Amino acid sequence: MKFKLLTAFLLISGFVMAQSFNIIPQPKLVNGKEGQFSFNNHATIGVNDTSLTELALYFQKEIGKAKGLSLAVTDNKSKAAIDLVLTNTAQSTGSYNLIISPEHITVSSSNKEGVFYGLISLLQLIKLDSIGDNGNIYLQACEVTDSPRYQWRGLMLDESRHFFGKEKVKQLLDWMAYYKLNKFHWHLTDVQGWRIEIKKYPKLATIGGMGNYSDTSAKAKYYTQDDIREIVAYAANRFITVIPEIDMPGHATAANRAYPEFTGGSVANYQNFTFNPANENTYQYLADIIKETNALFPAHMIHLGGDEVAFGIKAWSLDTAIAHVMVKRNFEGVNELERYFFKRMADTVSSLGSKVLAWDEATGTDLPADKTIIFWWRQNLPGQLHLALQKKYQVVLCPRLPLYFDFVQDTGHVSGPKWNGVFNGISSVYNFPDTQTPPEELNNKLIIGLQANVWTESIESEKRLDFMLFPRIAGLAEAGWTAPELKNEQAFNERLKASFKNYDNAGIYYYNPFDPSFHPEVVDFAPRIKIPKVQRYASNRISKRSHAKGRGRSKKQQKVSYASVERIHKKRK
Ligand code: TNX
Repeated sequence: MKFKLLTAFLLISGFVMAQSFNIIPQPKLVNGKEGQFSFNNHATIGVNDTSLTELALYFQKEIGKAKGLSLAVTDNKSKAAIDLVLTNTAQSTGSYNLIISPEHITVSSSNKEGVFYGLISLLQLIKLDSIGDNGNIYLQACEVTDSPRYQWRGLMLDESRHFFGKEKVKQLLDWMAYYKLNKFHWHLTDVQGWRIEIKKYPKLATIGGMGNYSDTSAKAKYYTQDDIREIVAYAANRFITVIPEIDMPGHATAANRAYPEFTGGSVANYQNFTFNPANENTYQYLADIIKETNALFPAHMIHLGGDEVAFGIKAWSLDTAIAHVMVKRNFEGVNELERYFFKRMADTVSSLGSKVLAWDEATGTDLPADKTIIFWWRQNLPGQLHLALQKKYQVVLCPRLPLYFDFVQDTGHVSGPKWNGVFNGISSVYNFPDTQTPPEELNNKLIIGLQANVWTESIESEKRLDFMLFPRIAGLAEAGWTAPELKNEQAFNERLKASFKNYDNAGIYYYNPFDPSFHPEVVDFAPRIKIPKVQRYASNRISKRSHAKGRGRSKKQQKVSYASVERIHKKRK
């Protein structure tokens, strides 16, 4: 008996000592208190408002998965061990209080997001505890007061280059929720594949969906509209907003494969890279696509891309019809036409009551500041960020360095891009944006948050996707949530190391920066030796084949040179 008591005592005290309030991202305030709260299968979860029942059920399920407990959800508040409380005192979105006392746990906030995040913090504490001999879980008493630094804590997944599918996306959304990330930017269209069903233009999915970065003849893979609704609802349950990206006028190769009548033409290495700005029907076609897309995403935000049009825009100068439009509208150069195109499509999005999101190229287009969010990605062009802020756009920071998760994350890794030898280790992710953004910009309220982008040219397998995401996603979470004065990399690393257990339990193949050989790099393709950018972004065997079959521009059309625009201009004068 004595022995048993002693073991129980040692178990509990050992547990208390090991307890370090391991929550990622680090909350604003965590105060340790005397005593522990213990609970087992008989504990119940109560809600003070029926709108919280769904959250209680989510928590119940997660505890079940993590610890095999099946806690009952009850509306009999007074008897519940864990109370979820919606309060009347206004708090900012996502803020919460979590109180663990020896008698009781309370998670409260004035908004549902806040209660959800309080539950996530509690779940993290529970996950790292082991169950005692008596089947009890012990939590050290504490008080947590928390609120996020940024309202936009995003992750982008490119499913055009490689398609991962519903189950993987759901798993990703689970982890996003676990790290309090709240915006899922879904890159659904690009050169290699169109991944969203559009009822009015079915070939976008069935033909445009064929192929991927590593196999241009792979069978069509895409999300049906039902799939999309399912994912959007799944994300909403986790307080994650889903934003689709329909990239235009560039990166349109897959769409042009399906409907070649809307292609903006080809130049060497950039087959059918853009939509055709001279064809009035193109605008209607894209407006139809936008309309169907908009109806699927309740967030009313559409990312229109707008990046790297320069790669394919040269083809516009080779087309007489395009040249005529330029003259008619008195455009000096193709860039003006690009801006015209983008503005027109942005207006279409606005007319549907939705916000336009775009890569930083769009900073040069005069889009209305209150209806536009700019994604600053070109870290080598800080002027773009500066200009965007000057023009009063809200900005999401997602610079290639350090927030592109397709980039290599350690010196020893061989697959994935670097920028002049610089790679994106978790430390640089963690320390962003504080160490590399000028203070006047850092403190600008127009910066609404951060986002990491997972481009997938070099990522085909789920295993490699995990390897590229974990644990950088944890660094991203803390960079997006935790107040700068509370960030402490060493303390973060300790919490991170301890939390690897959760990755192990979930079967995640993560990179361990503290022990690089723990999980060797997963390489889906043989490392590419200096492949020119043009080939990486735009080459596509399918489009080349269809081009050869005569579906592309004719030789004669291609001969119309840059000079044609000037010639027509001159004639007019
Ligand atoms: C640039 S970011 C791109 C993507 C590529 C990525 C590779 C952006 C707006 N365009 O198309 O996949 O680099 O790192």
